[in-house]
Amino acid sequence: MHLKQYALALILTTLAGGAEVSASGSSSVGEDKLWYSSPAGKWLDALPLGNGSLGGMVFGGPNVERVQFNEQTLWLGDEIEMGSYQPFGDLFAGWSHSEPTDYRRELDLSDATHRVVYKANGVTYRREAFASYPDQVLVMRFTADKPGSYSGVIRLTDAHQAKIIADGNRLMSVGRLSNGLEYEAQAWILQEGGKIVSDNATLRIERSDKVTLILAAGTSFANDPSKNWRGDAPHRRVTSRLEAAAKKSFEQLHAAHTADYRNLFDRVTLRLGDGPSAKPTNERLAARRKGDADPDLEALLFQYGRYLLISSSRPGGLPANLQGIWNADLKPAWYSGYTCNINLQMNYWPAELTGLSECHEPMFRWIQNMAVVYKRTKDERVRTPKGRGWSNYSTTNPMGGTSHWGVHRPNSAWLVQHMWLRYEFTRNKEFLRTVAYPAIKEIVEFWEDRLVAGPDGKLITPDGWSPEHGPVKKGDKIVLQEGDRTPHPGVSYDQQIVWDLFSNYIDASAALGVDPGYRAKVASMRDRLLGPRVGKWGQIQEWMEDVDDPKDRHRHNSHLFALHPGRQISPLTTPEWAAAARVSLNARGDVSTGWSKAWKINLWARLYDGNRSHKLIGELFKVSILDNLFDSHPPFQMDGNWGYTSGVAEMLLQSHLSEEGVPLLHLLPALPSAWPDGKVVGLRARGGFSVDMEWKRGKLVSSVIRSTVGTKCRVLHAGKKVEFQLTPGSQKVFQIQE
Ligand code: FUC
Repeated sequence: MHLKQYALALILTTLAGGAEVSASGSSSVGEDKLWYSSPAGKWLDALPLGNGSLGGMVFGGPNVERVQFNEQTLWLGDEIEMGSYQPFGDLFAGWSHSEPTDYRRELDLSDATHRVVYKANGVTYRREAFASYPDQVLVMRFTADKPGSYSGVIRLTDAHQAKIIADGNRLMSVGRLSNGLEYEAQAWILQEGGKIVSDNATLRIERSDKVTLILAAGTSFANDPSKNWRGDAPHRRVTSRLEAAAKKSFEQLHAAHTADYRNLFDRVTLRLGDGPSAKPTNERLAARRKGDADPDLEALLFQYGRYLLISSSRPGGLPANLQGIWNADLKPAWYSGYTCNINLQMNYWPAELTGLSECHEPMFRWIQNMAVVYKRTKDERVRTPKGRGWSNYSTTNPMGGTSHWGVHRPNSAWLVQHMWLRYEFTRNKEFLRTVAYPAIKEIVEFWEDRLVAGPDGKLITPDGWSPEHGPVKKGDKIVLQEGDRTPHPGVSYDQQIVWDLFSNYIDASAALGVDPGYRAKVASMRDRLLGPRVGKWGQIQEWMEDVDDPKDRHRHNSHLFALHPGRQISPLTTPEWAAAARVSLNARGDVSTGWSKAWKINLWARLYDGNRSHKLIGELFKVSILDNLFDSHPPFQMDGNWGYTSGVAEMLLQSHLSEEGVPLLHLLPALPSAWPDGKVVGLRARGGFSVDMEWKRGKLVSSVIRSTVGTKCRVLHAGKKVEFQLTPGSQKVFQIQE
């Protein structure tokens, strides 16, 4: 890959630590709103609210508001059996007024608030809703510009037919799933003016000026295998949350919610076009599907991914599942679970890159829990005879229960890669020492005990398979077969993930200055691993044998893990393998499932081919982004939203390569011609950096690089490299002159 050269005079100015420029931009940059001129007709038109555990899909119906809600621990199944993620219930508010005009509903990503406005019988009605992390409730307020305008009925329903109880101005649903999990939801209704009457498990509102609904929900789930996943009944917790929130004003609740949310969301802003659009989001999407340019919509989808991660993954909760936290189905696709051969990992690709490291924590806690669960099982499919380390099944629930469909033994190595990423981006030594290092080391031991000698003495994994299509031996031939899981030695997916694991371990032990002897042993094992191989038609081989079919369009890109999210293949460090990866990607093609295309945006970005990444963005919009901007496999799957956000970040900034331990920050490595002008603020880079960049006519014009921990840094742009040392809190400002 010939890196374009042009004269580049970097004028560097170093500002003292105190001159920190605010890393957060203004959220009105591109007016981050999804908006529509009609209410949601179906669930996949509704808009999501979430606080990391309580989620709601808001329909915005003027005469009947429906909020279908979830609480992320409401799972069937247990530590052995998969079960499935369950819907909780619905909150309905039915009003009696005439047909609306001037209707608009919107989700404002700048304050994570859903709003509806419309006119009816000469009155202007407004509605605001949000899900608060600090107060752990979902709040919706109804107001009007004429007193006494609200008369109607508030209803709570339960997806599992639990009895609904009306008690004063409170509606409650209390139930128990077939696996013994207890659950409870309570809706508190506050009205100003008029009156409220309890009426056969509903609440009737008569001529009120304002109505506020506050919803809390919980279960007896404990995110702790030592407690066998069970804690207290939810009643006390749900009641105290609700009553505490009811004592606050709507303004106080909203202010606390907004402050908490903006502390995360405002860390990164992105502008790709010339600003807000006058068209509703669904109309913009229809035009984009036809191929019309809309860089602001592409920036909006980037920020939507960050919004969805903040809304579905917060410290103390469970990781975002296949649908984030939103699910209306009693039998959701793939259980709405954690599939660990791409999907769960993709959910978290944007976490460190886009300043949402806190949202990564539920995944780390889950990995630690899985280590406990899988180390106490006798299942030799996920253990070794020596009993060191563990791996897990391909599809699991929050407790480690599985569909038993298949085991991907490198999965746990891929999962702990995320712990290493948290350290790389934050340089948090305490996290590395207490959480990441022990978790990574025991998986290294798992593979030290499992690797076997392969051809020419190379170390290979003995019994893998390449997600999710074989190969199988038919006679003396090897053929590819969807879903085949016949154990097979030396599969590229296995080899590349183990190489990554060993590399992360080596860097982690060096960063901590521990276990030099074992580090040397692991380095020697890594060097003996069977590495990526270039096959007969110039491709990266998916298996040890050169059996790849050039017409194979499988959705998984498992044999390109080393290009992304791994770091073994790169045009800069291994140009031959990178060229072969390009051949493989071209052969796989651009048409596939939503998450597969999202992965390819990242893969092409790692090959520095921004226009090809942007072509994949077009393919994603064409068939895999729904009117509410959810990703579709099909069916709806949220991993593609997060793979997309990660892909856009990788097109703008990469930092996975380092030289003698110094991170290499590659600015605008894959800028497409479709984004000639733009500005990004606050993207994160390995080494504890945050980076702003502005470009015009496709060329970088300025950049600010801030160091949180004060380290050396190398910056690469357009083939030119500069190195400098920063002190904690200081920054470098680049003005680029051609
Ligand atoms: C893997 C993928 C499927 C789907 C499922 C949730 O099995 O191969 O396409 O995304 O996970």
